[in-house]
Amino acid sequence: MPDTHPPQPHLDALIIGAGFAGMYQLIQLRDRLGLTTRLLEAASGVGGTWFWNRYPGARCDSESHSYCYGFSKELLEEWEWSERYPEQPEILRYLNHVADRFDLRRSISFNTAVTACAYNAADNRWHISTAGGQSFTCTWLITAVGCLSSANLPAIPGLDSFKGEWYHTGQWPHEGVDFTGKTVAQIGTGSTGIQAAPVIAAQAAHLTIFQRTANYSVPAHNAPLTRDFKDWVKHNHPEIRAVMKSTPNGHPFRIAERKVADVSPEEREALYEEAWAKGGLQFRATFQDLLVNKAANATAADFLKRKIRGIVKNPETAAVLSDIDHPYAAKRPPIDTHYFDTFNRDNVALVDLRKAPIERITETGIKTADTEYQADIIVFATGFDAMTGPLFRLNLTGRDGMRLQDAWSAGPETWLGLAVPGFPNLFTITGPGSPSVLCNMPVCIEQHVDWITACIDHARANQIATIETTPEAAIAWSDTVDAAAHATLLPEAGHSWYLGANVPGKPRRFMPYAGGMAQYRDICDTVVARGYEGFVMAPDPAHAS
Ligand code: N01
Repeated sequence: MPDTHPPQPHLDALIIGAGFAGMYQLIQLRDRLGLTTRLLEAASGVGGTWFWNRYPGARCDSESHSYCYGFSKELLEEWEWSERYPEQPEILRYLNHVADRFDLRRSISFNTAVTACAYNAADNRWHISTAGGQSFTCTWLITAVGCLSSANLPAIPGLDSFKGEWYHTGQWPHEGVDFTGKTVAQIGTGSTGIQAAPVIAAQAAHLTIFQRTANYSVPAHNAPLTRDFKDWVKHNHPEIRAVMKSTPNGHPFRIAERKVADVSPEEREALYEEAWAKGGLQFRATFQDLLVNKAANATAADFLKRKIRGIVKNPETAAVLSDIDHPYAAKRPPIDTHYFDTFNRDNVALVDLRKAPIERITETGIKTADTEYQADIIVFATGFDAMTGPLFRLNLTGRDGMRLQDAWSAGPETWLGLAVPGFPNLFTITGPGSPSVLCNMPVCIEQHVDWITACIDHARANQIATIETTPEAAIAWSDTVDAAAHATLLPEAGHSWYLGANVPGKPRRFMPYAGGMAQYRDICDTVVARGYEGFVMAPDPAHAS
């Protein structure tokens, strides 16, 4: 077929993905550095995660006043969130507002899925192809594809034969799903499943929740924000952001300095009660050593398991829900709105897949080792091929035709989660090896975008044509990432997606950097201060003396 697309002029920079990361990167490269920049987005609108994840109950677990950009004082002051935890539609409205306010749409090609990105050393350019047959070339390629954007649909036999409807939470239909009068099966009890179940249960005739691994959850205590709180936020942005910048996970609260052993058992219980009453991810901040000391962690785990048993009336159901096999917060800790109460409803049942695993999906439902469950609708809340999955979908090839999949066959190797050896002039926003998913995302994104922007600015000011990290730097950083994870209890959850364990065949490597955002920021700044340590910068031959 002849190519009907006119050739695109060469771009200084091309960005993939119009979520939080891509939009800010566009502002920085196009408006601050003045580069010719285009952003390609597979969806029909901006939003990234918040464009796709429209499942019932979808809401952010970061508090709204911290889940937003901080780069623009005006934007911070003019936007007002309505609830403690923003719901998906409100976050999407916010991101659309940003797109309009900064006139981003004219530089974004929507409905444009990238199918391949190949670096060509002969012209030192990236060559990008799209599903629609367009091609682009650029000098700088920046991926802003998110960490949790590649849906993990488990290969359960029989799905093709299922006569009902089925949906993955990460690819939810825009028109919504009507559960009224339906019998629903939900597979998965991670953060997403825990958000979705209470909302589905309230509408459906019956909901069966299939649990493979029991999970902790702390109440979110979501509520509309008061006028006083909104005014306090409006007048205290610098202070709030200073806290977010200084804490390991970029949230607007500090982790307590006390350790579990510093207080009596009675005091400890009272502190946990107080944290439970406050709700949210802040529960983790009750003691400094919860994520590093097994005995300390066990006290929180015990408290939370007792809470489950206190809420759930059926003792057998309570036992299955509280039979949790990993330390608290070793997997991403969910927060919820009436999740455990949902099991007290007459129309909700729990299936323990540890006792009887799913064998297959039938025409009319789900068959486990001992029972067949009927379902009109199956909801897969089964998570994502995290961190590497979204990058692999781009079919990136670096020097000498090296595929990223091959370069990372034993697990991702990056320098700081930002750059990959053999892939010159490529930057991966919140890539594997960066704090990303262990932190409040907008904080990590802004730090990465600012760093990348400064790096490209430096290259242009110094007539540098290629920036490329070295295998040695990447190997050393993998060791650092590994050591940072093993200094915590995070690797103790052997089935966690942080380790790639949720996707069959995926190499097991702890992917995010667990040393904390504040420390990571210092490392990145030091790399710059040392003249971009870990990178090789080659001059533009046109300017070589
Ligand atoms: O995915 P998950 P998620 N048979 O991988 C189960 C972020 N997030 O979408 O634990 C049966 O955590 C699986 O079981 P197991 C947040 O970072 C953010 O819930 O592997 N079950 C698990 O129960 C979060 O961590 C917000 O044994 C199967 C579930 O499916 C990340 O997204 C809100 C199965 C998957 O849990 C991912 O959360 C929501 C199978 N074959 C999510 N395969 C915000 O606040 C999988 N499971 C922004």
